[in-house]
Amino acid sequence: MEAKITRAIIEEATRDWLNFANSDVVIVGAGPAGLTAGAYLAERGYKTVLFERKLSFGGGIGGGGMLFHKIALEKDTKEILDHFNIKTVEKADLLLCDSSEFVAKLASKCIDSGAKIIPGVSVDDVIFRENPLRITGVCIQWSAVELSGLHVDPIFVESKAVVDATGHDAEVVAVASKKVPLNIVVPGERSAFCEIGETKIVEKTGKVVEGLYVAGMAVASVYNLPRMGPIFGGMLRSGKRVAEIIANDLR
Ligand code: 48F
Repeated sequence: MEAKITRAIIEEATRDWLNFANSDVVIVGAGPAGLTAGAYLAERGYKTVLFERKLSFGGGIGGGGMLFHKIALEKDTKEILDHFNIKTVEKADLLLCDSSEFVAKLASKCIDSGAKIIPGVSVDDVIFRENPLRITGVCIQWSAVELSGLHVDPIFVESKAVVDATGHDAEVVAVASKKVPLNIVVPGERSAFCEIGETKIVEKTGKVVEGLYVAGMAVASVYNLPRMGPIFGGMLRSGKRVAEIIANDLR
């Protein structure tokens, strides 16, 4: 029986890995921006895999606002919230919802649409090609190996598009800016300014260089835009927008 369990797990996991070793889209980070992008891309039929460093998904959602289990959204995100079947109440011209429902329903739609979320895997570098310069995939490592400090070489996943949805540190664009001749620096985000932060993040969401895209709070870090705290409409709109841009580019 024990060997049967082992074989079944390894065979099924390997089947998935063999399938997404060549993906249409790799999304790095399963926070609100990554999950939203994953759902909209997989719905369009793109082979989409999300690598998430932690064993849980949702990124900054779970903690709500300073551990109060509610998050706020602007009313103009109602259409996206309805798409994910997320319930809200209206308050002070905002929409409020439970952080647990928000995480669960974003992830559930993403998975049901056909995207694979792989937990416990970190992206530590990109693959690139020159003439023309482009990003063609990512280097991945078990997060446990990363945490242990063991010297273990990563493996690779090729993709037509890589999305940096890693949040405040824009880890993928940051590493690419140092190791690929992109001619960009990642300045980091500014202090909070909710009214303009969300709009600017959505505006700047998109392609950084051929093959590499940025969404969510990583956009603030790449373009030195203000942070917002526990208001998440911009993350949904940014995730949806990056999916639309990639779908257009891959067509
Ligand atoms: O941080 P996170 O939630 O990013 P987001 O989707 O949303 C930001 C909001 O949560 C909030 C906010 C809204 O106003 O300010 O902070 O832009 O999710 C990012 C996810 O990426 C994972 C990380 O564990 C988190 O779950 N992650 C970060 N770096 C890596 C990574 C990496 N190198 N490899 C894999 N996963």
